[in-house]
Amino acid sequence: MRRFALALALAMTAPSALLAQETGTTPSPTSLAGDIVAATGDQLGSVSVTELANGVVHLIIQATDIPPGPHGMRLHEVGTCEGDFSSAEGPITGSGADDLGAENLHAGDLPNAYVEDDGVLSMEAFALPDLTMAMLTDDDGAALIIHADRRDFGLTSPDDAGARLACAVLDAIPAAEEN
Ligand SMILES: [Cu+2]
Repeated sequence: MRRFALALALAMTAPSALLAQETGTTPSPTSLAGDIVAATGDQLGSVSVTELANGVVHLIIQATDIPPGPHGMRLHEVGTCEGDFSSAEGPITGSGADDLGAENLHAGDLPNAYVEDDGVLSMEAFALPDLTMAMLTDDDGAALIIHADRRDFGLTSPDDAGARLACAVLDAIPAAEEN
C-alpha cells in the first residue's frame, strides 16, 4: 500500500520537473511568448512562438493600433526592446549574410503582414527552415520587430523595411503557464 502511494506521487510529478532533476539542467523551451510594444511603451499585442516536432518554428502574431498597409516582419538578434528598438540589433542571419542563397533573405525573415483600416494585425507563419529555436534562445535572446514598410526581399527594389514600429522580447513560457 505504501509502495503504491509512492508510485502515485511520482506519476503525478510533471515529467519536465523530473527531467530537470535528473539532468540538473532546464530542458530547452519549445515555446516562447512576448508582448508587442510600441516605442511609446504602449502594449499593442502579443506573439507566441512554438517549435514543431520536426524543428520548424511556428509563430502567431496579433496586434492592434498598427498603421494600415504592409509591414515587414523580422526576428532580430537581441531580446531587448528599448528606445527606437535599435537595441534589438540586426536581423538573425543564420549562417551568414547570404544564407539561404539570397542576399536579402535571412533566417529571421518572416512574410510581410498586411493591416486593414481597423489597425488589426493578425498573422500566423512558419519561419524559414534556417531558423532554429536555439537562435531565439541564445544568451542574448531574440526579438520580433514590426517594421514600418513592406519588405521586397530584393526582388524589384532596394530592400528597406523602414523604421521599427513595434517590438517584442521573446521569453520562455514558464512551465506552469504552459500546462
Ligand atoms: Cu528587422
